[in-house]
Amino acid sequence: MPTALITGATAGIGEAAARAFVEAGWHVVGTGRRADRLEALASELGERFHAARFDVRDEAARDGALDALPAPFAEIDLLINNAGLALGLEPAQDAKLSNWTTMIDTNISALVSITHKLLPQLIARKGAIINLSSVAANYPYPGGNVYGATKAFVRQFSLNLRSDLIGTGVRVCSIEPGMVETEFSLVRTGSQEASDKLYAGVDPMTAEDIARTMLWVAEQPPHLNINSLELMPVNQAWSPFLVHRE
Ligand code: NDP
Ligand code: 8X3
Repeated sequence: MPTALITGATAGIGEAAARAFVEAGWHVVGTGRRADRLEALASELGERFHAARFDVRDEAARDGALDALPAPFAEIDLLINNAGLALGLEPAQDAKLSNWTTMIDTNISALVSITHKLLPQLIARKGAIINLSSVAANYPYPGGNVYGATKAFVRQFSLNLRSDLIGTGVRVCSIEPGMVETEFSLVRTGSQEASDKLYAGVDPMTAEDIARTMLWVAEQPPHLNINSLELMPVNQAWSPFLVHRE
């Protein structure tokens, strides 16, 4: 059975993906910082799930955990780069620099480091990579500043990987969701009330919607690559341009 490594499996999309892939018969390595969440998932999912606890920004912990994966989890067929976050919705001129660097370190630097480390075995196994980008990569919005830019990096990195990996059999997909109700907005705003308000009445996508889509992408026949996939709830669409009048 193939093995998927899913970063950020302690909540939201990654947690739902861990369940979906285990239920579909895959072995899954799930990562995250919160040990209690990983332990709960391990006892729920059983022997086909392996928990690897590390902060994706911590090079030594990250490489140590990836180098120490036990059989049958040691060879990765599918890397799902899901761990990520947005911090803040302030306009750029009011944003905290530390929020920007945290997003860049997590959404970009850690993602490319994990990808770089696992690429040799993904090539050897004709594996696949699914990267979690966002609609924020494709459409600017007020307060999206660095978060959207990190997700644009993820999308373009995914497409550029396709160019370099041609002939290796490795497939790469950029998944670009709109509103998915998870802990994402709680992390972004620090307020459960603000998060609940954002999703109220929208009938947003669920983590399970995205997990099911990722499983569908992963289980396409080996000759077929889904380059990118943008998803939104039916109740989300685009706005007109902002116009400032003097
Ligand atoms: P959640 O906040 O629910 O989950 C985020 C996951 O990322 C958690 O498991 C968290 O684990 C992990 N994570 C964050 N920072 C780190 C870190 N430094 N080290 C290790 N793990 C980390 O959000 P979602 O499930 O919604 O988000 C998953 C991905 O989907 C993100 O990349 C997000 O940008 C993207 N996305 C989300 C959308 C949405 O509307 N929800 C829409 C489009 C894209 P822990 O805290 O335990 O470390
Ligand atoms: C999360 C979706 O629209 O809040 O990536 O940026 S959005």
